[in-house]
Formats: sequence, structure tokens, C-alpha cells
Amino acid sequence: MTLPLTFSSEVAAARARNQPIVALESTIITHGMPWPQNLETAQAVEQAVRDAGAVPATIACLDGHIHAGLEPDYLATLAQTQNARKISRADLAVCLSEGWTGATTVAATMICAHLAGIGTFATGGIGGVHRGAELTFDISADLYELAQTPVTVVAAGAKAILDLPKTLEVLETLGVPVIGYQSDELPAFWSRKSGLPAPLRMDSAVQIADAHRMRAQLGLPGGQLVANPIPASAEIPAETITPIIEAALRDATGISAKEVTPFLLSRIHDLTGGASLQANIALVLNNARLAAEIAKEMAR
Ligand code: PSU
Ligand code: MN
Repeated sequence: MTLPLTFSSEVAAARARNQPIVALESTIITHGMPWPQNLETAQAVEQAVRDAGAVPATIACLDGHIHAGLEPDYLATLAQTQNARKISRADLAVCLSEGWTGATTVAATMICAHLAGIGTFATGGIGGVHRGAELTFDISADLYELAQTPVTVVAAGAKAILDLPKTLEVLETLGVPVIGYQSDELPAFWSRKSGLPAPLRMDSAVQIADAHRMRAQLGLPGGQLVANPIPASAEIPAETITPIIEAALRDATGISAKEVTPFLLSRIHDLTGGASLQANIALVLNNARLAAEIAKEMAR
């Protein structure tokens, strides 16, 4: 049986020339943002990677194949798919063996990126430990993936809908390096600050690439989380977003499992009159640019 892995023409050419490649996920497109901003953002993020001198590989599963790099018409189709599947580590093999189409989460995108030989990945915010996890046990598979798959993930921290102190604790337990980029503090997705110190700090893409290579040399499994604060011009201050997150969480009673994160993001979008989406778009673009710099250093 051969691996059901397909490259876009752009990614295949980049691989042949040993050019830097940045993986991008697709759940943010199908479950994280509304149409048509989801497609516009996905296209803009790909272009930001190109403008920074790397090649984007948006990853999704189409008809039982992992696609590393989506041809433009596939991307447009996926962005308009209603009720697309959300594929995480637990779903990936069944998705492929059953011939399904679906969007990959951070966890599944890391697995696919690694299979495709891509070591750098940009997203918005990773999943983490949900508030109330002591009762629900809702902890994202993204954290466990960071502990076992050697991909450097650039995100604006974990999404602020989560319990950030517990998320940091689990990452520490799992041995995941959490690196504040040019920041002593862990960012909180829509806001630059969380009040929590970043366990590690780095100020350049060179340092991040060096640490990635050193981890491999030590034989340690797993990747690293680069926590890149949203640009100051685009942030929603914590004082503004905190009561909105709390209101959205109150509205989320009865919502569970895979639906929790999409529900909260969409509710916060409505409660902020779309401002949370504008911030989300800005932070993803910012992460894509940094990931391209890291990918270039890794390709050296
Ligand atoms: N970043 C965003 N928006 C998103 C996500 C990330 O800006 O919607 C997605 C990622 O795919 C991540 C998922 O893996 O949210 C987390 O889902 P859960 O909490 O169910 O693990
Ligand atoms: Mn969950």
C-alpha cells in the first residue's frame, strides 16, 4: 500500500528545488472562519508565505488522500463546503481508508506535514485545555501532537477561550518547548498579553531553527510551539475580550467535543460584531510571515 499523499504542483516544484515550505492547516478555513473571509484569508496567508520567500502547503484530506498544497480550485471548494469533517489524529486513518474529505486540525496537519517532510507550520492559535476540563476532560489533541511530532508550530499562543494556565502546565508536563517570540509573556490569541510568563523566549528565526535541529539531534520526539503575539495595531485588549469570552462560554452549555471550539469562535465573532475575525486574520498573517522566516533558516 502506498501512502495516500499528493502534492500540489507548487509544493512538488519546491520539494524538487529544496525550497523552504510552510505547512498551513485547513480547519481554520472550514470551522474557524465564516465564508467568504475564510477563503480570502487562506489565499492571503498563502501569499504572505510566498512574499516572504517560502512556499505554502495548505493541508487537507480530499477523497481519501492527504493533500500537501491545495490547487486554487480545491481550496475554493473546501472553503465553501458545508459541514466539512474536522479531522484530528483520531480521525486521520479512518478518513483516508474510507475515502473521506475533511479539514485537518493542528494535530492532524502536524502529522501530514511531517509525512510530507515539512518542519514548519503556521496557524492562528492551537487548541489546549478547555476551561472546566477538570469536569469535561476536554483537552485538545494538539498538545499531545506537539509532544510527539517534530514540527515547529507558529501560533499566537493557545486560543484565549481556553484555560491558559492549565494549557501551559500540560505543555510543560508533555515536554513541549513554548517559546515566546520577542516576548517574555505568553500571548493570548486576540490580545498580546495573558499575564503568564512565556517559559522560553527567542528573538530570531535563526534561534528557533537551531533549537528545532538540536531537538532532533538529541533524539527527542516532538516539536515546539512558537508563541507569536498579535501585532499591537490589530489586538483586542484583554479587558475588552474577556467579558465577551465569558458570555460565549455561558452560551456554550450543551455543546461538546469537536463542536466546542467552532461554536465559541463563531459566538465571539457575533458578539464582537466581527472584530474578533479581523484580529484573527491579522494574527494568522503575522504567524505565516514568521513561519516563512523559520522555514528559510531550516532550509539553509
Ligand atoms: N486557529 C484559529 N482558528 C481555528 C483553529 C486554529 O485561528 O479554528 C483550529 C485548529 O485546527 C485547532 C482547532 O487544531 O481549532 C482546535 O480544535 P479543538 O479545540 O477541538 O482541539
Ligand atoms: Mn476538544
